[in-house]
Amino acid sequence: MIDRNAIAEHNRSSELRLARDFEHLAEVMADDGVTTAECVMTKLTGFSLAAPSWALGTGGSRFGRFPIGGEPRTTEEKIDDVAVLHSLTGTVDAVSLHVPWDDPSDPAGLREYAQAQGIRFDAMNTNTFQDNPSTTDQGRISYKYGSLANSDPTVREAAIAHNKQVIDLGVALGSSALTVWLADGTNHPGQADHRDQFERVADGLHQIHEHLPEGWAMYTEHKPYEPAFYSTVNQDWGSSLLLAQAAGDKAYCLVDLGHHLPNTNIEQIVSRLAMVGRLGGFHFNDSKYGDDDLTTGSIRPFQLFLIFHELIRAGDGRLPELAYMIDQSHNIKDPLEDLIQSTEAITIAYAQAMLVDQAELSDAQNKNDAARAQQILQTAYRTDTRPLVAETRRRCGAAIDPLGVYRGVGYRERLIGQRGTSTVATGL
Ligand SMILES: [Mn+2]
Repeated sequence: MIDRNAIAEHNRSSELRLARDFEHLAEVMADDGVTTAECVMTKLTGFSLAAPSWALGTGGSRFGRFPIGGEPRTTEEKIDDVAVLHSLTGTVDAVSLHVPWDDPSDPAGLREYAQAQGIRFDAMNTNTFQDNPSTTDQGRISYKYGSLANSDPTVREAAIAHNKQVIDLGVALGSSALTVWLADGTNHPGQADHRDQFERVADGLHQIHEHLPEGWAMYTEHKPYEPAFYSTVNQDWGSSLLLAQAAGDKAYCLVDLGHHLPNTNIEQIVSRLAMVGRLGGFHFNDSKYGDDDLTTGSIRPFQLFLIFHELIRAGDGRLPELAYMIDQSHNIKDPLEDLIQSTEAITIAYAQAMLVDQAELSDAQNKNDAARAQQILQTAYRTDTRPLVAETRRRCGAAIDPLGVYRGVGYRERLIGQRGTSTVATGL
């Protein structure tokens, strides 16, 4: 753990500079009259991000993995790491579990453990893309040819049963959502009938949906390719929407920023899904080529800003209450450092989007004034909102410079001392 005194101690060295930068920005904002620094900070304080339990360890590719050491060995240790992120950023207060990589034998105990650290359980994730003893009826079936889309009803039933079990576990943990990411698809033309596969998945999702308790949501997550390389059943937002509609009222579409083909206009997808009331949430990451799972905002920060801008427009000036989560692969960086940097990028983009003069923009749009519309967006995007984000953190007892504190207290070295150098955090 990183205690509050250590954070306060580090904050002292940067407080003066922050006060100067913050004061200047607050004055500029007051002059502009779009919103106030206090208003932006109130909304930033209310913003909550989740970290997935699988992102607390080193990622990797099919070519290899280079563990950093000190990776969490248990779900409790994953919660410890999220609590550290939360104490540094004031934003990451939830963890998203993945079953069976996380398979708590004592859910009530785990719930208490998380609660004691101020961490809640975000959406539960199922796994029907690997063969694990607990999800394959002790190896009697295999997901090699798909799960809900499989032509074999026994496999489909096992996949549905696994999803229902994960919902029950989520209820015990105090979660209220299930994310279903399906690897189902085909690797070869003609391998399976596209329509048959889709209809089986729609039916399976509907059966799982029937098991959702009151107040729960189900998220469908699309992805154009990988692990299936010729076709994916839920390949794009249109298919995801059709599947959510087939599943039922509690089903919404999840947008993973990396799950789009290059140059896709993701912000427009966000607008469409919000328009029809089926936008469920986000898996934040960034990409250059495909599902790269790079640090959020590291490649396309403007896209991230535009996404938040669309969200604020969809929420009529307020960010809709959706499931906001980071989903990245930390291949060469310390996972916690990468999550700190992503959290920073996400909150900066959110703050920038709050600076857009929505009334002026609508007016420019109605008058077909493209130059003024661009000027309005660029003015917000080019504002350095880092002082707003840092001051928000300082006021809630988090770090002005989260990465600096993390390194300053030697947290990773401490973890390696406690957990060793060869621990593995995920089932991949
Ligand atoms: Mn994802």
